[in-house]
Parts: sequence; structure tokens; C-alpha cells
Amino acid sequence: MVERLSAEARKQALKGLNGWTEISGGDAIGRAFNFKDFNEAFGFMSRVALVAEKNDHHPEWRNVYKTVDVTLSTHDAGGVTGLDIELAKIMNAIAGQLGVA
Ligand code: H2B
Repeated sequence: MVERLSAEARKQALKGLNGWTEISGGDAIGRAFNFKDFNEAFGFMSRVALVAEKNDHHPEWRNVYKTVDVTLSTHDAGGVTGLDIELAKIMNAIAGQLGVA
């Protein structure tokens, strides 16, 4: 079982993660991605979905036109774990490939 990060470890990890903040009182992290158009937003989600399925760790997200609002938490652990930090890094890298810092 993967362990929840301490508040301190969570804050440290977020420092290196552009755009991500604590939400739900620290039980999750979130970021809003804003793409050029729907095609890029959906392309982002498709790429992330493949990684999420491979790693068996999945995002909560909402797509409206060119925006994707993401919430990450580890449901099995009831909070934020290293798996969420890893997925957030991957999402930032994929968004970066699509021209979104
Ligand atoms: N995704 C997320 N975000 N949190 C989880 O706890 C989780 C998951 N658990 N994907 C996985 C699937 C679990 O249900 C399977 C059985 O490993």
C-alpha cells in the first residue's frame, strides 16, 4: 500500500510542479490546463489516459472545450501520494510537448 505524503513532503513536491496547488484541504492536488483548442485538449487527455492505464493510477478531470481541470489523489490512500506527484509530472511533460507550460 502506497503511503500518503506528509504535509511537508507535499509542499516540497509542489514547488517543482508548475501550476499545481493543494486542494480539498490538502487531500488532493489540482491544476487547470488551457490548450489552444479542443483538439489539443483532447489529445492531451488521450496521451495521459494511456499512461494512467499503464500505471494503474487515474485522474479525476473535467474537459470544457479547450480546458482540462484535473484533480489528483490516491483514493486507496485517502490523500496525495507519490503516485499523484508522478502523474502530475507526466501531465506537465505531455502538456509541455503540446506547447503549454
Ligand atoms: N487511481 C487513483 N487516482 N487512486 C487510486 O487509489 C487508484 C487509481 N486505485 N486507479 C487503483 C486504480 C485501484 O483501484 C486498482 C485496483 O489498483
